[in-house]
Amino acid sequence: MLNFLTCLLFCCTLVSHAEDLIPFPFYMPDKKPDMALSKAMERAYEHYEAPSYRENELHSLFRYTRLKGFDYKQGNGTISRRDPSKIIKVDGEYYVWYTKRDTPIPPRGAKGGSDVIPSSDWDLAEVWYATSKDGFTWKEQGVAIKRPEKPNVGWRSVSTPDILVWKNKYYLYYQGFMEMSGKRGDDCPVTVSVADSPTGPWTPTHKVVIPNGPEGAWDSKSIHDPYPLVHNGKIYLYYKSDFGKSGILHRAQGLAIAENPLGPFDKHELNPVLNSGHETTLFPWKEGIAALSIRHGNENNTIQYAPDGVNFEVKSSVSLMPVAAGPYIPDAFIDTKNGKGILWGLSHFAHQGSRQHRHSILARFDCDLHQEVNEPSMRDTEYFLKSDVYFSQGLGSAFEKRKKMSTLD
Ligand code: AAL
Repeated sequence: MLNFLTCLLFCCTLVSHAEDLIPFPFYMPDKKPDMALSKAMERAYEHYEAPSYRENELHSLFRYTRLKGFDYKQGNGTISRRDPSKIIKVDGEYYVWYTKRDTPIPPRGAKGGSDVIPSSDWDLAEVWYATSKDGFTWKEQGVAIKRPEKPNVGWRSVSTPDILVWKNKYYLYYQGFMEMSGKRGDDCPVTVSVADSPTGPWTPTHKVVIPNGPEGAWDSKSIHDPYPLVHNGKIYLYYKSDFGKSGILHRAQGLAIAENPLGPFDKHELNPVLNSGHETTLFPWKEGIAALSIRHGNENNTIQYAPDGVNFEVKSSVSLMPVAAGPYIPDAFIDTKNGKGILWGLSHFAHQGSRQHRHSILARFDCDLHQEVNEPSMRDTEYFLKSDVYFSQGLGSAFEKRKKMSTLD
């Protein structure tokens, strides 16, 4: 009898709780509702630019267009273009700089490399530039930075440039290899050349401007993907480094700050400032800096924001991100306090062609990561990819043996 009464009481409590329960509303409230929320729903309101991705200005799809104007010799692998810089506009013309490899044969790895045979796609390379009126059709203009004489910084290869415009002068920062990439890892520091015009001529400083860190430091071997912006009246130069065991490398992004384009650059005490990502892509956003974190790490495929340019937080997770993106950022160098964002740029597709003909191509990406544009079709989260895209990935050698098993434990 007692048991029956306890049970009845319990059921009545449940019913009355269900009646008291305020359900989460059918229409997503713009402001955080005054009710108990799960951690996930708290986060939706407190962490992101807007609770729904449709209003989140740091969320976008990325759409790609094949460029006109670049010749790749039918993709035979002897010509490669990759790692485009940010794009700037001067006198109505867009300018981009990039790594160009034009070698007698395609890359053959560190073992097959020589004085004329490249080990990697960016070995024995030069920095070239192209111009465009519309961002879709480009005209290659020629070499901007040649490889200097040995033993100057970059004698083996100069690659992965980015541009800074500062007090009417142009500065190209780029990787300067003094050994073949792949010998130990992908080891190099960063150097800089200066010009009065985007068409050059470029004067190399022959100086290491962003040096490798001391032995044992995360950035002791490589300083990659130099990426300057102007923030707080100073040059904020972001860069990537590879560190850890070969085969299971970590990749993260650091920041070095200077008052003068030729340095000295002080590395930030909190480096690395982004725990993920490969090629570095950032842009002024509101009072701070936004970053695209791509390809590697726990936070790959995210867009992040740091009001101080240092302490980044994830603001959206996205897909099909542009690799090695160099966006057109009209306010990159004006020390804006209200960064507007980006709408397009160039990126690259690496690993083109068959194994023996590997090379990279430049492409255009478009997105809506702009405060003053709100293109609903870019706010979606989904791509409808053909099944071939998935099947072409294959099982991978480690999993191929599954095909031979009749059952899986
Ligand atoms: C990239 C960049 C750097 C690396 C290599 C060429 O995409 O991170 O430039 O050195 O790969």
